[in-house]
Order: sequence, then C-alpha cells, then structure tokens
Amino acid sequence: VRPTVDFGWTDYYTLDEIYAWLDFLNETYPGVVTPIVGGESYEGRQIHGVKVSHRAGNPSVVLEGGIHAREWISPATVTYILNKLLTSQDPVMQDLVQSFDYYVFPVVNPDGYVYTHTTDRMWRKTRSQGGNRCFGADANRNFDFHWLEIGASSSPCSDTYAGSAPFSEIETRVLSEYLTSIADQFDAYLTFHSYSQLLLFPYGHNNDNVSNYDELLALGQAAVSALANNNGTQYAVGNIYSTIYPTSGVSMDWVRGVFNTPYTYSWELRDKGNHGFLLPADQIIDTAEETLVSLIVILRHAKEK
Ligand code: ING
Ligand code: ZN
Repeated sequence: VRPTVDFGWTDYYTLDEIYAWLDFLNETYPGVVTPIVGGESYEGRQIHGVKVSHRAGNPSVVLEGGIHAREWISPATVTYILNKLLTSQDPVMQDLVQSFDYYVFPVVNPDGYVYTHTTDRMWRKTRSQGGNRCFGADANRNFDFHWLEIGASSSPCSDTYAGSAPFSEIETRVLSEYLTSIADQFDAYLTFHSYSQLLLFPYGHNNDNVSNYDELLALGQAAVSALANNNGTQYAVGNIYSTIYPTSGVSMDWVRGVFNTPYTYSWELRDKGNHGFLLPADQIIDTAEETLVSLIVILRHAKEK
C-alpha cells in the first residue's frame, strides 16, 4: 500500500487519505504498529487507529483527535505526532517511544469529518438521526460522566446537543468500550480540539480541584512555556470550568472520572479566532510541532512519576 497523497502536512487530508496513510504505517512498521479499530460510526465507517508499541508491559498514552468534525487541525496534529513517534531520531522522543504504548485515534468522528469535506465545512457533531429534524449529537457532550448537567444542550438542533442518552452515539459508545478494555494500563489521555490556544484539564462540570490539581497546573504551565519557546504561540492553562466554560459529558472528564487517569489534557489548538476553524494549511506544521514540544514535557513528567 502506498499513501494516496504525499503525506507532508502541507495540506489537510480527507478521511480516505488519512486511512490510507494509517494502512501504510501498518505495512511499514510491522511489529511496532498494529491497526486498531475503535468501532463503527453511524454511517458504517470504521474508527481507525493505530497502536505503537516497542515492548510489552508499558503504560499507555491515548491520543484522541477529530471528535469535532470541523476542527481539521486536530487530525492533522495527531497524525503529525504519530509520524514523529515513528520517525524521530531525537533521543528524547525515542526514549518516550520506548517508555509508553501509544493508542492513536486521529478521527474519532469520521462521518462528521467526511461531511465537512463534502457538504458543510462548519459541521461539528456526529451524523446520527434519531427521529429528530436535526442531525447529530456533540460527541464531546455524550460521555457518561455528569451527562447533561451543565454546558450541554437537550435540543437536537443545538451544536452542543448531548444526545438522547449518555453514549447514545455509537462513536462515543464504541470508543468508551475500547478504552475500557485497555483502561488498566493508561497513564495519559490527550485530546485535540481547536481553536483558542488553551491547555485544559478536568473538570468541566464544577470548579472543584482534582486531587492532583497543583501538579496538572504546574505541568501544564511548563508545557505551554515550552510550546511558546517554539514559535511564540501563547497558551493559557487551567481546568475546563474556569478556563473555557462549564461543560459536561466530555471524553477527558469521563476518562479522569471513571479511570482516575493521572494525566489528562485537552489542547485547544491555534488560533485565537483570526482564522478560527479555517486555520490555513501553511500553519499545520508549526502548530503540530509546537504542540509536540508541549506534549513531550507532559510525557517526560508522566514517565518519571
Ligand atoms: N471546544 C471544546 C468543546 O468541546 C473542550 C472545549 C475540550 C471542553 C475538551 C472540554 C474538554 O466545547 C471546542 N472548540 O470544541
Ligand atoms: Zn472541539
């Protein structure tokens, strides 16, 4: 298999192009890369991911991208990081690659991602239809943790519609089942959104400090200062509730609340609204590279713990 495009992060790619590239990785790195299927989407697409593992018994890191369809910089950044995990000659990176297993899902909401390429560039949600006149639910409001408590809508036409029930969306249900199957091993759950230039950690449903709040805040600050050293991009850090807005049923909070995963962060990638979701493709590499620098700070700390 050869990638159908020259995968160089100079452009945004379609779902088929991303999946062809994942197939290429599976063939190119046998014994290191294993295909994983999170499950099937509403429209019957597979939620493809890959596992990168150099040895048995490592703790795991999960990278979640593309839960929101229009945030194209998210799959682009996740695939960039995945490529670096496989190709970087940097000894720090190579050490991190040896120290963790990586479960990487670049496009958790494939139906939505395809829809933003074919029909509506600004689509955010899944594409399910449950007898409502509006399609889809916000997959990042649909997780079974303080579901629909705050910062989520019960109106099917809202962009933050939480769905008809926790895990009503097949994409979140199958992903949660997959994560449950590997839960005893994961140390870090990292999700990628855009835009606003924020590094967020739990929780969203209230302003109470998580048990390792001080650690997450200090580590987050170290991560964004390393990020800023790269291209000067400024990020703010804090819990979801007070840093962006109160919200509930998000994937990161479900992971933290159910599995007590110590290192859970969500990036709101570039920019701060100048281009918004339509971040020009010529910013992909700089965005992904600075993000990788911040991720390395977090994983080095997680490794030492
Ligand atoms: N923002 C995220 C949202 O789901 C977020 C912010 C991310 C909240 C992760 C909680 C956890 O609303 C965008 N732009 O999607
Ligand atoms: Zn988002």
